[in-house]
Amino acid sequence: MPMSKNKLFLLLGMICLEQGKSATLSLSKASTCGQSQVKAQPWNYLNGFSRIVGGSQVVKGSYPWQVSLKRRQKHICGGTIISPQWVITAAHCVANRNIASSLNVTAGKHDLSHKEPGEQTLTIESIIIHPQFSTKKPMDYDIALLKMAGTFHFGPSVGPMCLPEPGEQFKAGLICTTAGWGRLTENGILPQVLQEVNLPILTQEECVAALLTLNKPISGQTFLCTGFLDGGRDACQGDSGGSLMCRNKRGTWTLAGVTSWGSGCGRGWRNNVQKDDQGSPGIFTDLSKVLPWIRKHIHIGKRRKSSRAACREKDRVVRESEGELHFPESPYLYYDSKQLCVWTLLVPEDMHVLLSFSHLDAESCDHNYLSMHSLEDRLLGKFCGESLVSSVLVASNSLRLKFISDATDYAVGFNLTYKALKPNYLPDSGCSSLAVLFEEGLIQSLHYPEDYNDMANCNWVFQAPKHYLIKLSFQNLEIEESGDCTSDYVTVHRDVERKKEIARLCGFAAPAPVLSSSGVMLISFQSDENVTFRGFQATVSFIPETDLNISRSEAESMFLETWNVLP
Ligand code: 4AZ
Repeated sequence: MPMSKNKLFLLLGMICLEQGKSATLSLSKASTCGQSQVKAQPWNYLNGFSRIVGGSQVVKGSYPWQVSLKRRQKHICGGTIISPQWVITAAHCVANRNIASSLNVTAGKHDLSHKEPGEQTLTIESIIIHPQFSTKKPMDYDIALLKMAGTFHFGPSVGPMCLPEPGEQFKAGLICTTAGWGRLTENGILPQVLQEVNLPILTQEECVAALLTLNKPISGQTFLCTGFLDGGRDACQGDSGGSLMCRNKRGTWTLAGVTSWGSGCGRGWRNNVQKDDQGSPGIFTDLSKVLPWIRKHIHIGKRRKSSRAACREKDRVVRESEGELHFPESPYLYYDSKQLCVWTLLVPEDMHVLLSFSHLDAESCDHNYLSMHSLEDRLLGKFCGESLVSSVLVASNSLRLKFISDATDYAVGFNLTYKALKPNYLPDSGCSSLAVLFEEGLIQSLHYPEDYNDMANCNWVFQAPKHYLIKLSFQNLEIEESGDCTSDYVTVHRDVERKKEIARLCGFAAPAPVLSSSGVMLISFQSDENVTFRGFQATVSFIPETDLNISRSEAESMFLETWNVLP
């Protein structure tokens, strides 16, 4: 069968990210959050004093949610109050300090040099670090929740910040503010008085491009970048854990990000390639990417059962070229148990579909999930857990989405946007957190034949027509060698849930072809933060079962046992 007539489905993305279960409680939006007694200052280029980096001293009381996280009375990081008992900070501030007892949190502070009227200090009852934070890759999922041993009393100088609503995005170009007691210049002095600086949010493309110009390029799932190509304004050491604050239309301050990282402070990144002292944007953990995880842990008033949402979309056919789908309809509701919602997306013929998740929270892959199907009802991917799948590119003009919840769990649901796109993807498009559906079967690691980057995460899913097997043939494979292929590697699974691995490959010899007899093949390429090589290039083809002269069950046992042999 000619390849172009087949539907060769190639999905990339994190599929079925199952997280720990816990009952989800409402985070009702406190009407008093994000309120400051101090009128916001107009954005002023002419501030005489250059602080935070390139900012200025805060008017006392401007940011009542700002706290100082102290170890043995010494300021180490910032943090943000979100409820009387909970503070958000960066995971790297608390990751190596399992003795919560040596830390405390002071709210209502302006000048660290002396005790101030109205300040409140609490010790910490427990620290919850995001489960996907890793000290090996500390700039991703850099967020932690601190449960206070006691409660802050809210008043003019201490109060909570608002969390974004599910689906609320802070657009590139928006000017937001960060504050902290961090260094005033790189390697410079630590101020006593709280500083602030206004920073524009960059586009994801600007952010990714800037981070790829670093000698050790970095990538991640949760970045929100700010700053100026030529530097000058930035957060710096000691500001970590603090907030990137944006004001919504009503003037309420909302937590858009948590101060995390940057290469130096205020350096800019315009000429990085020629420089030793390379700069980067200011990197914040994007709150919208971790909101379901926060919601899961914070109890601000239990929700009533009556406010759970039932599904009204039993089979809605959507014919627009772009739009938004969400369930439940209101961001304040949780979905109810035993729900099945179905949407059929039909974009113009010859167009493909890009889905972008702004949030997804379905408790477990077994019971609550969003699944994606062809119109013939073949499963293309299953999305679950609380992690963000960022985006899925599907090389078809039709698609069915199902949201399923079982009898036991309920959670906040999902929100996604979709857009019809012309199909002109690169074979390595599986390397930018997209899920792709291809009609041609060439795939390769990012930048091939140049070296791949550190911390790469590329995923493709192929689905063959009925009675066809899938064959993966490597033209080339040059991947860091490690005994059991745990540093950099290609894995091949015969299911989208990654339960059945059929090959794990690394080293410097093109391996024998890999065959999947299930009609599904999920190929993943992962690299760690160490050395990189050229990577791989491979073709994927469909083979009629009959051509092989072996039955499906024979092929299955053969490739489960010997995993990658084909004549
Ligand atoms: C830090 O170490 C830190 N330039 C925070 C932000 C930035 C750099 C370092 C951004 O806390």
